[in-house]
Amino acid sequence: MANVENGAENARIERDTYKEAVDEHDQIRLVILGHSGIGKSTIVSRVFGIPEEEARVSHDVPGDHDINVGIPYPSNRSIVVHDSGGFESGVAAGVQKVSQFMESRRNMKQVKDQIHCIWYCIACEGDRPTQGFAEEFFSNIDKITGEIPVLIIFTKFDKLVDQHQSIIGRQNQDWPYAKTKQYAEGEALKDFEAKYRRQVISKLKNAKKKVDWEVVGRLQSPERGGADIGDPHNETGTNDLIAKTLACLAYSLKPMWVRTQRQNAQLKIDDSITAGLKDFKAASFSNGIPFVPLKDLAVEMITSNKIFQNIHRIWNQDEFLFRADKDTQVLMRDAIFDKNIVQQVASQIWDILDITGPLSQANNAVKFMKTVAGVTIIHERLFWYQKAQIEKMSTFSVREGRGISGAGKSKILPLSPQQVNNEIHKFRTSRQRILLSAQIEGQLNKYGLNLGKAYDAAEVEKIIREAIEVALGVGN
Ligand SMILES: Nc1nc2c(ncn2[C@@H]2O[C@H](COP(=O)(O)OP(=O)(O)OP(=O)(O)O)[C@@H](O)[C@H]2O)c(=O)[nH]1
Ligand SMILES: [Mg+2]
Repeated sequence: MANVENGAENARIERDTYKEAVDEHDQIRLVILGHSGIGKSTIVSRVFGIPEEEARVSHDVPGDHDINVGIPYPSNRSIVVHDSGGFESGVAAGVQKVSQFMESRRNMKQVKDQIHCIWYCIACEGDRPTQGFAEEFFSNIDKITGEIPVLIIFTKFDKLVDQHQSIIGRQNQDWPYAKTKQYAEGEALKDFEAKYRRQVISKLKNAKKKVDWEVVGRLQSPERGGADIGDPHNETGTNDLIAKTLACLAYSLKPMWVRTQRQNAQLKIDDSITAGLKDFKAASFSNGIPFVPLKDLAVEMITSNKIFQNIHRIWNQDEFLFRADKDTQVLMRDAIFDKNIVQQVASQIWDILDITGPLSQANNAVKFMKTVAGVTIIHERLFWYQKAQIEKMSTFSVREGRGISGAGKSKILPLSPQQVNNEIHKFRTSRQRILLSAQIEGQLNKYGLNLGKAYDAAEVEKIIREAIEVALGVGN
């Protein structure tokens, strides 16, 4: 038990130190291998919140599908993808090219230039998924990839489900849809294990490295039209894919990964709390009594843009449209505390005058916790808004039958400054904000004048976490 706790404590300490490393190499460099049309760009679009046309735009770029050329995406600058495309030019040449590429990147000095992870995509289609390049790759995986983590993604699982669904449906015409669907999913999974996964496992039998896998399907199937579009219940595996990638990445890259992905909000919430607590600890440890340090430091810490900027970075919203600038921060702060300018100024003056008294300690602690929780929730709202916008952009161009250069769709912005303001305003007048405040104040009141406990980092973390949970529980 003690060991487990020690482990957790060590992990926490390491986590704190690796936070520092984030700024140094603020990009994830990912290699995606797999045949043409297998769904690589679709996954990129989904996981990194890049409109589909932008994710596929590499088709028009010279060097497209040249593994040596990293593809940057203007709408998410924290990811660089090396997309192999198929290996139509021949297996041996393909393997050599990939091996040389891995080798050259391995020798690069800076972490940001090295390959951080490899996704190998195989479609749940056809009878021989591991022929050709795949066979060579998996049989020599240790040699080709070295220490770089590899994750296998089985794409288009939905197609397998569809196949079984139509067979089962024909055989059992009196079955209700849900029953047919459930049965089909079970059959598809069996099929997948027997046909696709087993083949890969057999090729990997001599591999020393551990390779994890994930099944994804119907990430977005806009060509189907209708109800499937943007329905999160119809997508399989993307959240797990993100979690599994997070698990296999080097420790120093994990926060960067949480930041880069735009699919899993919970990971970002967790890291926002961690980032906030880091500021809390910095203030606590640099002074004997937390929140009663040099008055300037206390005021600066709580009102400073550090919390705003650190949390903003984790959510990785469209950088061009939403900067964590002073105006946005003031707007957020006013929303969180539901104060107008006059009240803001008045309370700041009050803080400065009364900074050393016990009342201001509580006041400052509450402010700190509300800031972390409030900024996190505002970002969570913007996150879902932006995600829906990007999905709309993606399906729009396909539904309208427009190609990559089609006009019209680029008029939708994922997150306009106006929309940022709107969402902040909506938060200000929401039940979420009221509950968040009430929860934090209520927790702190429990301690009465014995404030010591409320300045304990673990206690503060708990209060913030619970407040966020309560607020998210009521929805918008
Ligand atoms: N049914 C289904 N279709 C998918 C899935 N993923 C992608 N597709 C479709 O498959 C087609 C090809 O997808 P892309 O993401 O462009 O494939 P790619 O691997 O990037 O292809 P290249 O860029 O040519 O190498 C598109 O029409 C996608 O909509 C999936 O999980 N299920
Ligand atoms: Mg592609």
